[in-house]
Amino acid sequence: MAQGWFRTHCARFDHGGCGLKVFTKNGRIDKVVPDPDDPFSHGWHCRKGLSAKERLENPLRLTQPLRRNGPRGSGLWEPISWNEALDQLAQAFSKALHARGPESLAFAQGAPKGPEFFLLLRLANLLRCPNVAGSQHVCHMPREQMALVTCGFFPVADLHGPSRCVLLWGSNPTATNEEGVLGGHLHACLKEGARLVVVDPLKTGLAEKADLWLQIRPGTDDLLAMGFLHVILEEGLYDHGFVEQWTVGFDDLRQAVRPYTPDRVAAGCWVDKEKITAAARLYAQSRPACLQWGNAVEHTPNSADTCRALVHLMAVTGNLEEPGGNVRTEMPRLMALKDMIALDDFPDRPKKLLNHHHGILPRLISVPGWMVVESILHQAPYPIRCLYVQGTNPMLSYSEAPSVKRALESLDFLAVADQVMTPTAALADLVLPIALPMEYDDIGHYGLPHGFVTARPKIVDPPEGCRSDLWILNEWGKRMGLAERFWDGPQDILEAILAPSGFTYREFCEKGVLFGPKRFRTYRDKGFKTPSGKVELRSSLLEKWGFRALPVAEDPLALPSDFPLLLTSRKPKDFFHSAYRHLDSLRKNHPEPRVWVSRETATQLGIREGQDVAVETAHGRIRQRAHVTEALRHPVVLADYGWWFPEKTEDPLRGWDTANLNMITAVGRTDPVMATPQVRAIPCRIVPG
Ligand SMILES: Nc1nc2c(c(=O)[nH]1)N[C@H]1C(S)=C(S)[C@@H](COP(=O)(O)OP(=O)(O)OC[C@H]3O[C@@H](n4cnc5c(=O)[nH]c(N)nc54)[C@H](O)[C@@H]3O)O[C@H]1N2
Ligand SMILES: Nc1nc2c(c(=O)[nH]1)N[C@H]1C(S)=C(S)[C@@H](COP(=O)(O)OP(=O)(O)OC[C@H]3O[C@@H](n4cnc5c(=O)[nH]c(N)nc54)[C@H](O)[C@@H]3O)O[C@H]1N2
Ligand SMILES: [Mo]
Repeated sequence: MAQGWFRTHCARFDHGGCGLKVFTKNGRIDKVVPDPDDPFSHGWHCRKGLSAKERLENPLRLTQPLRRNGPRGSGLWEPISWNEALDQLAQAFSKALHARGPESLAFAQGAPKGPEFFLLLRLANLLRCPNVAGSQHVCHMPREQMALVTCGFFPVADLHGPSRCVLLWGSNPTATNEEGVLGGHLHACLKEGARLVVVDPLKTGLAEKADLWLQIRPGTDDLLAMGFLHVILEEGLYDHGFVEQWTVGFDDLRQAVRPYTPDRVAAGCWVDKEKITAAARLYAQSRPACLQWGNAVEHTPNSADTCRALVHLMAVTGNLEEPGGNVRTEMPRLMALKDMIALDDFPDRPKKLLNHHHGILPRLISVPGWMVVESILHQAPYPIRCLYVQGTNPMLSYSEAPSVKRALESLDFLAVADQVMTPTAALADLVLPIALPMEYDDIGHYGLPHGFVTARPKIVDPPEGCRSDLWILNEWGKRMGLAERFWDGPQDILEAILAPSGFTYREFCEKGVLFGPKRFRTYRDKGFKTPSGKVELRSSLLEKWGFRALPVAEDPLALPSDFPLLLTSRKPKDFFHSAYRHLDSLRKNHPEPRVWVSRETATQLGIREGQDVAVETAHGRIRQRAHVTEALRHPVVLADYGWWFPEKTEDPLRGWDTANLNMITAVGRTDPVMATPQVRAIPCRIVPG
């Protein structure tokens, strides 16, 4: 490969996708620097994005397919060829398919990295298998789906417009670079003079900068959102013209929010009522204002109504589709997602989904991971016996990790495609070593509602034994007797995706980013894409499907005396969920799992900075290192999520259960619409020593 500089984009080390410049020497990466000329990120970047060389050349990387050669989870493997690996994969799935039907198969992926998630869905749909497990029920779908039923589009904070106020709700974009919204965009917007309101139990860097910081009790976002609506509607601060012309159900909403008085909300959320009122007024009276919401609002069993109340806030303040408000993004012209996933080949899919069996929203494209775990364990409504895992580490990321382990152990066949031997891969029958971004041609952000796609060209060769997900799925599809529905090679997939844009893959790489058209206030011509053509504050769709037509918030329960602290978490700044703890340049900033406790909690319990402690909930116990902080208030504690220890190679499961936050979460009660378990706001205690 030639020596020189190449331009590419980061491949979702978080959600960002920042522009990078890569220098290669002798066919290897020499250095990676941010690209100041990138039209999307303008030089914004993070440490993770710059660690590519270390990731590609890491000694812990898997470089050949491995077949289990001992009891499950024993760490005994036999290297095999790709031909043997694909044969085993195709045979195991075909055997179950013919013996027990497509419902006995399942696939799993976490946060999508590129088109591979949609190719996985394609394979499943062509096999008429409804089980593609995902994390969407705790990641984006509550926000996306509740927005779709309410206003017909996913409203993205427009930090590029003339925003006068940003309401940052359970979101920390300087660390997580949420979906098309980079921390850099937020900084620029604040520099232009926008006011900032932050709703977060933790004093983040952004909370420190905020005009108003509402240090909310974790898990009470539904109550606070209803409180904001109460203030805005009772004080007449809503956009009267918009509400009258473009909404239905306003009077019902007014009734629904009336009981959520500032006194009641203040008591439940642990925020002063004056602050609640001031924040609601500031948001409603600054025009335009945008609401940037984060993952925290969709981590309780009331996730749907929490998200819906936040969409109502954007709507009644007249900020939907306004420049500088919350806008509708449009993708550039590319292959329609429904064609990529071959949706029309599986018309009875909605009825076959476990989602249907559990009576949740009939529109989700993936199955909440815990439902697949339950089906494996209880063989109901049908037994799942074969699982293919791509780009997810359920042993760390699914709630109730002990159940996940039991389920994976009981399968007839488990195959895992990953870059290192994760605790999930360690339980597999077959482990497939993947090629990483920069080692194959790829398209970033395809299929996601961000309004753009990024070029991620191949820059260096992968290790000889590694293959991209696109290659694996395409070859596997052909071996499942579906040759006419797959492509000659991965390059043809990319060209097919890009064909409607008129660009070839090479031309796309020259451009770097393709943006969709930016349009505002389109509803004035076409109405909103809801049954009534208006914003449905009272949702006819949810009502039709048997759910509540209006949002309801719950008052939090008192903390039990045996678990007097309240546990929450956030995404790790230096890692992506459970991944990348094997990269020294990242690990050195964050060498071990930490649980943050307030000074008051520490004093009460006699905890010192840096002391190892146990964090216990009703579901179990883990150990992390205590960090005493002024950034939290008693009795809130914030534990690290996603921890296992890739360096513990003497343990086949790599210390998967000692510090893993999901050892102490449980599925239990879930949101009736979205199937979200209680991920944050869990009663806990801390035991020193
Ligand atoms: N560095 C990094 N970036 C990532 C990821 C990663 O793993 N690492 N993951 C990506 C993915 S898949 C996602 S979904 C996004 C998520 O990114 P974000 O939406 O930013 O979500 P989190 O970091 O989980 O939490 C955001 C904030 O919520 C606060 N918080 C905790 N509990 C509560 C609560 O009950 N209420 C409120 N209002 N706030 C609360 C936390 O203190 C934190 O500051 O990040 C993406 N980007
Ligand atoms: N307690 C708790 N649980 C949570 C959350 C939380 O905040 N708290 N957050 C939830 C959220 S928002 C999400 S999105 C999920 C995420 O859940 P997961 O997606 O399961 O999380 P990751 O740890 O990122 O797992 C991804 C795996 O894919 C591998 N990988 C990376 N790139 C590729 C690739 O290109 N191909 C393949 N085949 N593998 C690749 C990585 O090495 C890693 O092992 O977790 C959810 N679980
Ligand atoms: Mo996520």
